[in-house]
Amino acid sequence: MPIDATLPYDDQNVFAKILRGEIPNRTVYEDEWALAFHDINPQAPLHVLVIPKGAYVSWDDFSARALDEEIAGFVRAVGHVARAHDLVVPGYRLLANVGGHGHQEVPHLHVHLFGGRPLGPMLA
Ligand code: IU
Repeated sequence: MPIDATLPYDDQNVFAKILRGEIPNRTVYEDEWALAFHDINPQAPLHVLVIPKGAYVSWDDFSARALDEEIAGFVRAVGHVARAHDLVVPGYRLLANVGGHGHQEVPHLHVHLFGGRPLGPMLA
């Protein structure tokens, strides 16, 4: 079920548990600001989720409350994952679902990174 992205951060959400090490994940990258791991239900040959380490529900929550250094660190982590998987030349797709209409299911900001095949036109 999609979430209400205006609700306060729920520290029992699955990505919070992953960040605390309470649930295993297949990490592809981690630094001070971000964690990147394989999606459990991949929609492309490479489907990685990149999440900030801070407690943010959505992209707009993050952009409103995060420090500039957190935002920079998160964006750099996304770029690092793309480069580390040699996706820059073939290309890739980034997607962030927000709230009900965006069909966001996990209430911790995440960017989906898809790659490894031609992804076709964006479907709204
Ligand atoms: P969404 O943007 O919130 O709709 O996507 C949530 C994603 O989190 C979705 O692709 C799930 O397969 C993925 N996911 C996961 O990787 N590990 C989990 O334990 C759970 C969801 I729950």
